[in-house]
Order: sequence, then C-alpha cells, then structure tokens
Amino acid sequence: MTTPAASLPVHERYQYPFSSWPDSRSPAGYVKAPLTDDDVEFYGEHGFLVIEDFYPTEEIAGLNSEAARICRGDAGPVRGLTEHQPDEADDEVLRKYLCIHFPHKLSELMKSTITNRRTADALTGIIGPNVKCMQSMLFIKAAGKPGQAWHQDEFYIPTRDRSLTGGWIAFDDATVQNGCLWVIPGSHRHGVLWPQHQQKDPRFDCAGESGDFPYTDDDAVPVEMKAGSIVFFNGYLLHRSLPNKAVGGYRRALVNHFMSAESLLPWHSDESGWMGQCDNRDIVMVAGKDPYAYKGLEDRHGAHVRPSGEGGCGDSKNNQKDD
Ligand SMILES: O=C(O)CCC(=O)C(=O)O
Repeated sequence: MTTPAASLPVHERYQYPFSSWPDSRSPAGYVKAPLTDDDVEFYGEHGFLVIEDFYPTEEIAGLNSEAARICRGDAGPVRGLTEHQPDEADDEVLRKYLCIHFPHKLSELMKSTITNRRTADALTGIIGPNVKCMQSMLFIKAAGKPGQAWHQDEFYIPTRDRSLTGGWIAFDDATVQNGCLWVIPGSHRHGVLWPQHQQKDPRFDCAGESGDFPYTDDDAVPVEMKAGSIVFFNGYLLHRSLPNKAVGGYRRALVNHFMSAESLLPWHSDESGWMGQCDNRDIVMVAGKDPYAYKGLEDRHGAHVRPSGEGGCGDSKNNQKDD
C-alpha cells in the first residue's frame, strides 16, 4: 500500500491525474465503521465513501419524527414555512417541503448527528484531527419533488484548504427510483471549481448547474444506500440528484457539511471586513481543537425552507443553495 492518505496534508491527498473508476462500479466504496487506511485511501482517490449501518433503525426513526416536528414548525421558527393546522397529518405537511436548511439550529437530535463520536472518528480519518461543521440540510424530497443539478459544494461553501466534506445520512433507502445521489468518481481531484450557469431544467430545483467539465453523464455512478448509511463526499466532487420518481413516500436525508478547523471560512462574508480575514464563526466543533476559539462563536444563520422551483425560482440571489 502507498502512504495512507490520512497522513498527508489535505491539499496533497488529491492529485491529478488519477486512475479511473473500477469497471465493476459497484460495490466499491461501501464499507463498515471504523474506517481502515484503505477506506481513507479510497475516499482520497474517488472522493466519496459510503459507511453502512452508521445509524441503527431506531435512531433513524427518531430522526424522522424530528423531521416532521421541524416541518410542522413545532421545533422553532423556520423562514418560509406555511401555516399548518394542528389536525393536518404529518404526511401532508412533509410533502410540501423539498428541504429545510440549518435544522441543527432547532433540534438537539439533529445536532447530535454532527457531534456524535462515530462521525468524529470517521471525519478525523478523512479530514484531520481538528474538524468543524458549518451547515446542515434536511431533505424531505417527497415523490414528485425535483433533484439538484450537477454542482460542487465548495462552489457555495469555500474553504481555504479544500477540506469541505459532506456527510449525507439516508433517512430512507435511497434508490435510483426515488432520487439518490449520483457522483462522478475522482472528479474532485482536478481541484477546479467549474463554472456554474442558471438552469431551467424541470428535473432540478432552483440552484445553478456546473458545466464545462471534462465528463459526461455516463461517467456518473448512483450512490444507492440503505436507510442508516452515511456517504461522505469531497467538496470538489461533482454530484447531482434526480427527481423522486417513486409512486409515494419520501427520500429523506440529512446532509451536514464539515471542514478542517484550521481553515478560515469565508462564507457569507462580512462585507465591511478584509477578504483575507473573513471567517464565519457560526460553527459547531466536531473533533479536536478550534484554533480560532479566541474569536468566539456567532449565531448568523436561521432555519429556512429551500426554494424548490414550484411556483418559480424568483431572482438568482434567492437561488443560493446555502442560506
Ligand atoms: O440530497 C440531494 O438530493 C442533493 C444533496 C446535495 O447535492 C448536497 O448535499 O450537496
């Protein structure tokens, strides 16, 4: 085996050019916790890694009940939520929403998916000893709801060391039929943020679409997952999801975004400040030490509904994926 990826600095782990995705396509990349050096190596090479059975069934059931409480507005204010009658069934309420941003601001249970030991152990293998989280998104994605066009998460949430890592937890079995994630393995290793353009494709919500990259849709692989599994993916990895085409039900998932605590976070910058010092301090520590603890923490973001495209997408400012 070559040098374990985890022992290299983040920027040296992902070098281009790289070997291609194995022909068999599946089930490479599906592992069990705790991660081995080979698993971390796989993540470095392909940009994603599924850990199966990460959450037991009863924990997922509790998280799904909490998702309904959030969508009803019972966990606290969510910008964009419509009024619900107390006798309205959870089903009716849930299917109104594609996604709620920042659920961890409302719910200790949602927040526990950021701070639990299993997550910290996996992320210290992938990112390094000091890890923080800045974002969460609760996708409900009922049957008929759209997906998200090709994008890279660092386009929206820039880190300074390319350490952004999504942790996407399946609350239902995620399948091709109900709109699972698709990824282009290895696409993170160019270290390039491809240009985005606005798109009006009815398969997708209002966010823009990355283009001009050297891949076609045929290079993508579906990441089908059992409920309770988690997929970690690199912030430069090209990924998308397609609409939920199942006849009923949901494709619920919680995505938390993590990064190395050493990097400043120039996200939603303070316009009065110098760019080089912009650092969003609305964070939750996950593992290790926060080198910027002396700055204190902020409470910048509030929970809000993500525009899904039904009823139009409005102006482009509102099409920002993350707050
Ligand atoms: O869950 C989805 O359908 C899309 C999630 C996604 O694109 C992301 O977390 O960046």
